[in-house]
Amino acid sequence: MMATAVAHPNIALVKYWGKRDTALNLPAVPSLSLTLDGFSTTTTVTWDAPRDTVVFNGVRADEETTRKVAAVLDLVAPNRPPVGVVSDNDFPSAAGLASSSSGFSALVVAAAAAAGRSLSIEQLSVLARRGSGSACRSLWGGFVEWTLGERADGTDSHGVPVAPVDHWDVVMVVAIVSGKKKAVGSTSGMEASRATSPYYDAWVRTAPGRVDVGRSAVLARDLQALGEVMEASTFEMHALMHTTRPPIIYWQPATVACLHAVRRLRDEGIGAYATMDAGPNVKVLCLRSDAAAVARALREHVEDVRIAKPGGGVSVRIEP
Ligand code: 2P0
Repeated sequence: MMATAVAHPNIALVKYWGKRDTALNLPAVPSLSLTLDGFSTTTTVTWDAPRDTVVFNGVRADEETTRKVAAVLDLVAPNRPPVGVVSDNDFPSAAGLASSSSGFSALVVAAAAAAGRSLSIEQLSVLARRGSGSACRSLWGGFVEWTLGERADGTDSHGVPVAPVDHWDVVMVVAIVSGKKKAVGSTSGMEASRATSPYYDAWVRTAPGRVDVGRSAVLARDLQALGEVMEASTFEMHALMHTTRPPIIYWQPATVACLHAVRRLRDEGIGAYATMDAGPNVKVLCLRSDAAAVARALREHVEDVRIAKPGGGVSVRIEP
């Protein structure tokens, strides 16, 4: 059978950086995210193909990606037949735009449907997490929390919806500083931070409190409270990256220019707050009514600026 799933990336408002179990991909910290409309991954899975193949944006995937995809497919159905995967992103991959979050959530949903397996959304979220941690949050639209979980097998560490896609008229204005592949991947970067940053323990200790503040701010639709905790989480995570040995520096000159532009917007009375992930791009959280002014300010520093509204969860259809 064949099935196609469409998923959106999510951007963390309170960040995940660090694992307590690398084999099961269990996080050391809880996190909170917003799923974004306007960017998407479309993945078609053919169950029972002549052999395992993964085609990513029209090109045969490299060995590492193929191995990761096969490992997740093995979890969907341990005695599976060969499977064909065709996946396309309509935005730059591997540039800190959370392409792995939409990628692995689309993959598990399409694969389960093509295999004829009916799994709960939480089970699908756990499988997506095994592919890439942040993917477990993209099963749902709107605001989503990824809980730490307590079980050793990780079956209770998955996404939990906090507020639906139409909860709040906020947007993320995304300034694309660079669409190039990042020099240090998230998986190895966060492992290096755990092993070498003197700030890692403090990061892990304080993260649950930031998620509590973020969740309350989302539910109360309090932009200032959410923006402040999002910026705190962002800059603490980048401090962790910068104090890793060797330092992990994702920032480019235009990144810093955008960060200053956001501060100036706030000085002018516009509620705009910046976040960044494992890449040089800057994403700015603001009300939809301020999106055009924010985009204008960012366009002074980068050419490509996009406005993304909250997006929905994964959708899937069985192909005839
Ligand atoms: C996040 N990031 O919370 C954080 C913020 C990047 C910075 O989740 O190793 O691709 O596959 O679990 O999920 C990116 O890391 O890492 C990420 P793995 P993932 O969105």
